Amino acid sequence: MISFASISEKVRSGRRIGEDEALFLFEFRDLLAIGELAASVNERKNGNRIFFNVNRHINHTNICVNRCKFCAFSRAADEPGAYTYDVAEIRNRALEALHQGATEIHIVGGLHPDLPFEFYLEMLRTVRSVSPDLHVKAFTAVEIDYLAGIAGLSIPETLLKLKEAGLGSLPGGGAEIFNEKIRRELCPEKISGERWLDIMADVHRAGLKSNATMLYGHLEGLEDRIDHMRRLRDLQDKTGGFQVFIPLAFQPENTPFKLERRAGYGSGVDDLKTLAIARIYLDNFANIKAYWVMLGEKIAQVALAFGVNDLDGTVVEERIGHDAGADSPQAMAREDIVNLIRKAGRIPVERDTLYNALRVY
Ligand code: V47
Ligand code: SF4
Repeated sequence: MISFASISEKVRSGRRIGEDEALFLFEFRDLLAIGELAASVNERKNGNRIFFNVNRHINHTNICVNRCKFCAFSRAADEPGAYTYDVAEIRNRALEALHQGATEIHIVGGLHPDLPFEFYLEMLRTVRSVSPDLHVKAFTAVEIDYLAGIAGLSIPETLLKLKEAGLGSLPGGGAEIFNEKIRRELCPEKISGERWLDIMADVHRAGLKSNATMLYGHLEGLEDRIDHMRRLRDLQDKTGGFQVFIPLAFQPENTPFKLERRAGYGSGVDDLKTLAIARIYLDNFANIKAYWVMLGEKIAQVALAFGVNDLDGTVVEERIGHDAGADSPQAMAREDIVNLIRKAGRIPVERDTLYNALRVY
């Protein structure tokens, strides 16, 4: 018989929980008990320190051939609001970021029908030429698959070329939800969950670290969230290449799902439970990130008591969540993040992209 006490005993003695136990936690009503258990796991791993970084997002284009239904960011090439930055605009943004103390440039964008592979290599070289100290975290597994197609290369060959041009690591986007049926409804044109995982295995084999996300709060059931985390945990057992897990709270504005919100979904309780259960279930992930852009600053701050040890970064120019109605600010200053962590009674630690501590505040 599964009970909270049996799960708690297992987790506190450092043992792994199963999918049925994760589901039990999702259905268990005592949010604070789940949070306390997740916090105890986090404290064992990371103590009282909370990571953040100083970074800047660059979304080089919103023109995308995939047109996922949940995505309010993408446009067709001839639609109003469609844009593509040239390399000079990317350079300016990287320069600005450098002057603001950034250590990371996070680049993701739409699957553009016409840009050549050389554009992506040039973009990487350009950012690196601004400063070799800027780490470029770029391209989801979905983009890697698309770029390999454009270049006519295998995934390992594509990764090698991108790495030579300055790619430092990969963000975790494009994972969405792995369940095939839901995925077909959400984003029929996107690569499958299996393909996403296979590409990430290649990424890790190429010696690159990556992140992993899960888009939740749309059409999926709780079982689908657990299935998603199970597949990530299995791959992590094999490669150890994931640095952090980031649940992304779905923002429904300007999407067809706006009116279909399920009871309880999109609530603060759901966000905190999802983060806490991720911390408990994903015992082979060192870091769990509360992405304040999608959660809002207040839930992200409270999440620090629910097993979270990473708040992402300063971001500066966010489009994907804000085009879909996120009501968080566009950017947070370093001092604001430091304050937010301090006011939660924790120790702010600025990190680099690869989770090396740079400065303790
Ligand atoms: O893959 C798209 C998601 C992702 C919506 O790795 C949406 O450090 C919510 O992956 N509501 C891109 N989410 C962003 C991403 C990310 C962000 C911050 C840090 C990192 C990291 C990765 O955004 C997409 C998709 O899953 N997304 N539309 C939406 N309406
Ligand atoms: Fe394109 Fe990514 Fe938006 Fe899907 S989520 S439409 S792949 S930009």
